[in-house]
Amino acid sequence: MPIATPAASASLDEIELRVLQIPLVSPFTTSFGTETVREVIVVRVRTADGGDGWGEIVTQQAPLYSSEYTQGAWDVATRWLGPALLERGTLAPEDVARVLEPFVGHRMAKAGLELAVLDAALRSDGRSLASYLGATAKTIPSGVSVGIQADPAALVETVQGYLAEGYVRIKIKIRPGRDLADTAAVRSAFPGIPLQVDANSAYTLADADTLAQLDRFDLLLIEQPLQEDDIVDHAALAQRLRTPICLDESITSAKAARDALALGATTVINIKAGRVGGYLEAVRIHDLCRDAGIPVWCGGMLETGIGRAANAALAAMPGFTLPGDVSASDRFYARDIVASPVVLEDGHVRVPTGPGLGVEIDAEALESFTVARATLRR
Ligand code: OSB
Ligand code: MG
Repeated sequence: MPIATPAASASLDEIELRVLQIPLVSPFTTSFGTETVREVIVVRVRTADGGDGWGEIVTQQAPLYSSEYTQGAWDVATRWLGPALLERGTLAPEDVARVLEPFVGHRMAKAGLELAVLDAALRSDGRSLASYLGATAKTIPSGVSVGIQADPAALVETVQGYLAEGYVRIKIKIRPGRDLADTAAVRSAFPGIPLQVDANSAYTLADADTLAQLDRFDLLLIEQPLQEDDIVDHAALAQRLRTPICLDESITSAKAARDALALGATTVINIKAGRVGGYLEAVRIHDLCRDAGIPVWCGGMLETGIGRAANAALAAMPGFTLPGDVSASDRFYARDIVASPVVLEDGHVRVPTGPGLGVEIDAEALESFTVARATLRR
């Protein structure tokens, strides 16, 4: 269902960008590397009526998950995308993607800017992002993404901790050499839990025999086993596995989602607003999957309280039938940059109801994590 009632226009006076470095509560290891600090870009738009809007550019420090990374996003946002929006002056959130469309790629940077405009417009309308998106759930079931640990025993202990906190679905990261034994250990320790694995593009079709052995662990899905552009290979792999394939990295737009589904490369989709260029494109993917009977879930990029609130609103839409990676803020951060960070309540996260993102920025925390800033003016 497309957005029922468009948002008001925002008149942009200023765009402030900051690079933040926020320590993680524990290192997060995937097939592409280990992070101990979340480097992220926070966007604030200031409007003529005095209202602010906040967004988050979810790039990471290095281009390992995708081609985007902090300094690249900073450059394109300050040099091209921000000035193009300011030149337009007054625009509705629904116009942002079209204004930025001439600039190829850089979807995370575009998504962060669009989110800030959305937040400003909805705050001035007094509407929540959830109601704007047509979200129906008041709370959403919360899954957690667990990084690669020292060994399978350590992984079981870490998973045990998250289950004790109440998380309703576990996702473990895998890579070649850290796949079958890790998954077997978690599955045998917790026979009944909803469990899935994420390879972050670490395999090739030559690994199909190994990946097929994951079938015995009764997984919900295997996320992005092959490279971002391996659509045909994913379709071939799908023929070899009983476990459903769920694409993450490969789904860069609604068009990419449609193509991957048509080719049989994926039967479940992880929707991340940053990866696809914004929350409005994310809604288009939700809508096409809902029409096609394809389950979707909301992925994460270690968002701060800003993006985490937006993800909770997105994940409250009716097509999100699988638990997402929308975990509590304290899964990653001892201190967040919003006043009331997302918490876990009985395995669920509450969908914000206040205007816009429904979060207030903790100015002191924001300041303490800021390592660079720039202000763009009309
Ligand atoms: O592949 O889903 C992923 C984090 C950074 C980059 C890619 C991924 C992830 C996660 C963590 O799995 C999701 C989260 O809890 O934010
Ligand atoms: Mg993933």
